[in-house]
Amino acid sequence: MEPVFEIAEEVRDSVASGAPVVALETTAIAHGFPSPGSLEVASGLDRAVRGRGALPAFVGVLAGTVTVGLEWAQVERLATGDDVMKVSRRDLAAAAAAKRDGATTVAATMIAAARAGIQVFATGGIGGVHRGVEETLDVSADLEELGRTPVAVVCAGAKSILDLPRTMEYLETRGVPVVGYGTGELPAFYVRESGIPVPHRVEDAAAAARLIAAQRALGLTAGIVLANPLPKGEALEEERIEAAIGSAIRSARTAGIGGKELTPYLLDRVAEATGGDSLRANAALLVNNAGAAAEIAVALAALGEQNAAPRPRDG
Ligand code: PSU
Ligand code: MN
Repeated sequence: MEPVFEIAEEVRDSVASGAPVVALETTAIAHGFPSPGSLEVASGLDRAVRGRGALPAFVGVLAGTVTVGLEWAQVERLATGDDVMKVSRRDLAAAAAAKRDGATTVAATMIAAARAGIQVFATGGIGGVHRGVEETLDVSADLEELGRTPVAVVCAGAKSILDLPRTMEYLETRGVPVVGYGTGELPAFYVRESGIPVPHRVEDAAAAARLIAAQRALGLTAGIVLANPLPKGEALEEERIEAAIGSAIRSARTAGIGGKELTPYLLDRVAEATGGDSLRANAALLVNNAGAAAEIAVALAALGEQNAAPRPRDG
């Protein structure tokens, strides 16, 4: 059998030497943007991470091999391919056994990142509790993963296609610290504020790194949500985006869309309704999160160095 899990050598070496690495997911790229725009977003993420002195590690599934640290041609293959599965925790084994190409969700990316020893991961928005959960029981596997897998996820909060108060309740139950990155409110993806307070906040990368290190040192195995509002100039007008989301949800109900198709369907309808403005905001916040994640990974690596045993002096 082919290997089902692989770590690129550069990623393996960086992790082993304590150098900063940032995991990046591929679902947002493969299913969140039409190509070739998706590739531009991917290269923006790559530059944002490298530009701040960390190594980007895209995660995806290539012909059944779950891979941490995709080569550029492999990122291209997932970004532009037309038979790329959306792979969450429950889909990993099936994608591997059937030798499929797949883009990993937040949940699946966290699993692969943790296995590779990567502690920081950047994405756009996490999945959550969907509106109408009373009828559908649709709760993203991302939330369960955050409850059990020790990776810090830098995101712009969650989209209000979700039920944000219930998403926060779920994260509280699962013991996941939700930490505002320079904010006291949960950002709602396209907008900087949701009116929902977060329980904790940090002001900068060094403080975020100390929180991640403390979670580790306490032996807590849950992930961490670092909620980073999108840049002011990129935010969309709240009423406009809420109207687009409301009509997207109604049209999903009419069309009977559910399960793993729901999130991509809603995102497409919102992009249509905003004439592509939602995609521009989405790209900007992804790159912004990748940059913040890189700074946090660099700060975390510096903490590791402080705590490492003093090196014997030369000579
Ligand atoms: N939210 C977004 N954009 C996305 C996703 C979520 O604003 O692209 C993707 C992420 O990969 C996330 C996944 O992990 O959708 C969640 O899907 P589901 O709700 O089916 O678990
Ligand atoms: Mn779902």
